[in-house]
Amino acid sequence: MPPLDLHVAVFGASGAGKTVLLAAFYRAQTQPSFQEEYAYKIQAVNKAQGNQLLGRFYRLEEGKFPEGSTRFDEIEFDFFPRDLPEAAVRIHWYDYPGRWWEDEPVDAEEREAMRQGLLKLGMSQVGILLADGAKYRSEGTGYIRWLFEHFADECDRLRRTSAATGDEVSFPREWILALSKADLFPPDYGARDFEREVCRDADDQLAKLCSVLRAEHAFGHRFMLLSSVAAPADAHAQVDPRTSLGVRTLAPAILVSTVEGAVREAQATRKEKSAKETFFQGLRDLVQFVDSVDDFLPKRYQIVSKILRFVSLKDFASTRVDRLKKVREDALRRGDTFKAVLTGMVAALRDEEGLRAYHQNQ
Ligand SMILES: Nc1nc2c(ncn2[C@@H]2O[C@H](COP(=O)(O)OP(=O)(O)OP(=O)(O)O)[C@@H](O)[C@H]2O)c(=O)[nH]1
Ligand SMILES: [Mg+2]
Repeated sequence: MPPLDLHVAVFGASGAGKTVLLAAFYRAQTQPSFQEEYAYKIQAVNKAQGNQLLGRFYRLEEGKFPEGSTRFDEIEFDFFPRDLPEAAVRIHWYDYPGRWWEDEPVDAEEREAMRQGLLKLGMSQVGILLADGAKYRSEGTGYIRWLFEHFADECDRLRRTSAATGDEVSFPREWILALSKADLFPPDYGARDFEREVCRDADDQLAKLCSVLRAEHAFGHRFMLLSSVAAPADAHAQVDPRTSLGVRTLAPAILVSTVEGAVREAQATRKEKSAKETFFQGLRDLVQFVDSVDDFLPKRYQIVSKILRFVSLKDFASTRVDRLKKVREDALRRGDTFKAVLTGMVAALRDEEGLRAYHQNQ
């Protein structure tokens, strides 16, 4: 069976940390110790790109950060269960110059690259809006308000200019709001604290952005902290890219978000749904109707029916990491690729790092 395709778009201004995150994401999940603990590993589909990412990471280890990006890159990663030869999930990741959200293109060639790139970002299933942790740290609430307002304006503009050239732009249906450079915050600061501050201080701007994205139910509910490299306490010391936060939680969060989106959509299409129906009741119904899921979900979300065929409801709902790990090990023994990777990912959201780095408020 071919791997499940998942397209992920990171939205973030220049300097927010997109390129460094990509290198850290790749490096962390190719380590043998990662494979031991999480029971899956990733590989770049294009080996040359994989080497470029590693090269970038090794330079980070020497304290050399990348230059600002100048072009649109698509990188594909396959997720393999430990010791099994077949990939279960393929994530398509985009990297591009963040200044595309701020500046006019320099020439016609860049204008075209920008047009195509931004359309691809919009077509992704999951969007991650990256708030720059360094800016939030120094500017406080005003930065978050600015970010939401600016991003809403840019999305609005993109929609209008695209309509003028006959392209229909869409935006991801599921969203995660992530704070980069989380190493600049105290060690007990978690995604839950970030969520509280955002909802307390920027609720009006958040509501406006949700309506521009037409994502009232899907934006502003999932929060993450990410740190790709730890900032040294002493300004002259080297940065340490071996300590990271949330880069291992990201793929699981992306995967679970797509399932949640499908449940919501399925609930919305059922008229008899009671107002109090929980996510898990919705999920249970969806599992029963998994064969008809493909009929009502748009094509790019059909990954969901495949996921639901492989993860049991009990595993999805289980809060016990030890139980999930046991299910995963059994699946590995049987050679059940999908089940092994998917339950491994669900478990990663509930371990210590997952609980600090990821929070969902509704
Ligand atoms: N403390 C800390 N700093 C980081 C982290 N990630 C990135 N940085 C800093 O932020 C700078 C910009 O990171 P990039 O990943 O190049 O930013 P980008 O979003 O790709 O920027 P463009 O390519 O211009 O769009 C880096 O050079 C680092 O100085 C992190 O996890 N922690
Ligand atoms: Mg970059």
